[in-house]
Amino acid sequence: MKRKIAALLTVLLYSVFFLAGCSKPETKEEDDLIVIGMSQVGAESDWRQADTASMKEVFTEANGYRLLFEDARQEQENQFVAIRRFIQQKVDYIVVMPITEDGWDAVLKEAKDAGIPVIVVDRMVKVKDESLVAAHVGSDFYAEGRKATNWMKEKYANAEQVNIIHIQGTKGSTAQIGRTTALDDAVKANLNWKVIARMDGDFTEAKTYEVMKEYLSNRDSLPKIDVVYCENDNEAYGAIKALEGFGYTCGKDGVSVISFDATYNALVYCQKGKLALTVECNPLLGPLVESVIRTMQSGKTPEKNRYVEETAFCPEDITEELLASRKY
Ligand code: GZL
Repeated sequence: MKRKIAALLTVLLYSVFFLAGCSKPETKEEDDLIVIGMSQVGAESDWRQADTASMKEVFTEANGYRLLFEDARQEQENQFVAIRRFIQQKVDYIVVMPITEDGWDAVLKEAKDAGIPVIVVDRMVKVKDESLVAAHVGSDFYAEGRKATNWMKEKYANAEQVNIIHIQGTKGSTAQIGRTTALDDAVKANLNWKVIARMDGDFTEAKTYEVMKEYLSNRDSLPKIDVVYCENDNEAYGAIKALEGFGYTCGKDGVSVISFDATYNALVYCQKGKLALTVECNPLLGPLVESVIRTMQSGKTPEKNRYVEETAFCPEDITEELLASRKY
């Protein structure tokens, strides 16, 4: 009788556990995944979407990662909330594409105190304690700006006066600061260059179209426009739409619209002659970020700053082969 009761109890206990859905303990493999907490700026531009795609292509479970991806929708406060959540989740690494440079000391100190390395990607953060950032991967935005102003210097070598409209990117972002400083330095060095208007395009087509339309509405009282210096491609699309709406011609014999990023659509605008120059800013940063993480996983110290190689394109550079070869 006792044996029967024991057998019955065993069956009962097993059923209880089975019905309670007690899953098997996590498989070893899940425990082996490197957990990445990633805070992305938003989805404001073609460049940003290519950057996000590059990260999601690299940080997959097949490659040994669990990616916790958060889109900050262009709000720094959302990045702080996401980073604090990553800390609570005890991720292995925090990867942040900071919207602007200031305000990061406190939240990055919390990550450091939790023993979680922070990798800054694309734009930079300005912090008092350099050790809060394990590594930075991105672009040299001042050098990008110099490529544009060097092109302007050549194009307008014999011009008496060069009137420039300057459309800035998200104020306080490293990309805006670097590209703006390069233009300001070139204007100081070329006394016949004049910035006739400076507007905030926030790296978007819509905002740029709005501010340019407003400015151009007084067309009859405006000075000649030689150059529109847009701090990314999407701003250039908005500027060109506004200029053409007011009867301006963009291109070799008209207004020189310049942009940064050199995403696919910008190369097509260039090929059509509407964009005079687009300076490349490489968004495919996923592989570089992964190499930093692999370096740290092996116990080594990564390079503090890694910049990607970049070039620039004019209409005569654009071939069908080039367009076919572009990954973004
Ligand atoms: C540059 C990046 C900028 C791009 C814009 O690395 O931070 O932000 O130039 C994007 O297109 O919005």
